Amino acid sequence: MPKRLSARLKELFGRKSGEGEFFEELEDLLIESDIGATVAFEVVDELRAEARRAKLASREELAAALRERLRPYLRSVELSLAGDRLNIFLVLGVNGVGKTTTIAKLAQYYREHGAGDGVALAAGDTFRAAAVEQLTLHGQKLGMRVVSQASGADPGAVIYDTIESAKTRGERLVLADTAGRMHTKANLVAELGKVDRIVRSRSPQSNYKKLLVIDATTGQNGLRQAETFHEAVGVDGVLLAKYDSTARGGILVPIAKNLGIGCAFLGTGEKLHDLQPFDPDRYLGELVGGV
Ligand SMILES: Nc1nc2c(ncn2[C@@H]2O[C@H](COP(=O)(O)OP(=O)(O)OP(=O)(O)O)[C@@H](O)[C@H]2O)c(=O)[nH]1
Ligand SMILES: [Mg+2]
Repeated sequence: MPKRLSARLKELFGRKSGEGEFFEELEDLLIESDIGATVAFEVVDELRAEARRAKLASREELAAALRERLRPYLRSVELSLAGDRLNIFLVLGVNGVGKTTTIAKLAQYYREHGAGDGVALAAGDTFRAAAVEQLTLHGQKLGMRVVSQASGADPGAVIYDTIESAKTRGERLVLADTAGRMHTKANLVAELGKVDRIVRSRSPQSNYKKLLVIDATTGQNGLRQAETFHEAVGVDGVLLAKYDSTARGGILVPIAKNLGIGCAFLGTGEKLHDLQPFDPDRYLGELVGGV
C-alpha cells in the first residue's frame, strides 16, 4: 500500500526544499489524497500567504495551519437514535463497498448506544443470491432478528414487513440492507426511489435516514457515486468504509464541499467493532499528522 498522506507530508516537511517547490509538492500530495484539486489549490494558496505573513517556520506550525485550513471543509453528522419513535436507517451504495458488513457493525454499535437488542435487520438485497444468507449469518452472530423473503422478492416489501413487525414488537431500530446497484443503471436507481417512497409513506413519523457507504479505496469515483445517490433519493450521511485499507481517504472533503453531505462513521476493518463515529479533528490529526 502506498504511504499515507501523513507519512508523505512528514517526508516533505523534513526535506530542505525551496518555498515554491515545497508548496507545489504539497498541492500534489493533497490532490493525491482525494481531497480534490479545487480545495488543494485554495488551501495551499492560503497556507503560502499565511506562512509569509505569520512567519510560520517550523513543521509543526505548518502542519497545524494545514489542519486548520482543511477543517472548514469537513462535515460530520451525528446519528443518534430518536427515543420516542422508530429509527429506520436505509443503507445504500454500489457493489462491494461494504454495506452488509457495515450494517452488522451498526447493529453492534447501536446495541451499545441506545437500542439494546431492539434492532431488526431487513434483508433488502433480494438481488444477489447469497446476500440474504450473509445478513442472516450476521443476525445469528449478533442474536438479532433478520427479516427476509425469497431471493428476487420486492425489496420494498421486505423493508415494509420489517418496519411493521418492528413497530408491533416495540423495537427501536431497523437497519435495511439494499442491493449493490451500479449508480449508472437508471432502472436500479429508480427501484431505490420506490423503496424510499414506501418507507416515507408507511412510516412518516419515524426517524428515517439514508446512509451511503463509500469505499475509501475507490478515489474520486466516490464523489460521483454520492452525487448519483443524492440526486436519486437524498443522502443524509456518508459512512466511509475500508478507511484502514487506503493511503488516501480525503474523499470526504469534496463530498462535503460539493454536496453538503457529512460523514457519520468510518469503517476501519472487517470486524464488528471496527466502526468509529466520525470525529473531524481526530480524522485530520490522522490524515495530516502532527509532522
Ligand atoms: N478492510 C476493511 N474491509 C471491509 C470494511 N468494510 C467491509 N469490508 C470488506 O469488504 C468486502 C465487501 O463487503 P460487503 O459488506 O459484502 O459489501 P456490500 O456492499 O454489501 O457488497 P454487495 O452486497 O455485493 O454490493 C468484504 O470482504 C468485507 O469484509 C472495512 O471497513 N475495512
Ligand atoms: Mg451486501
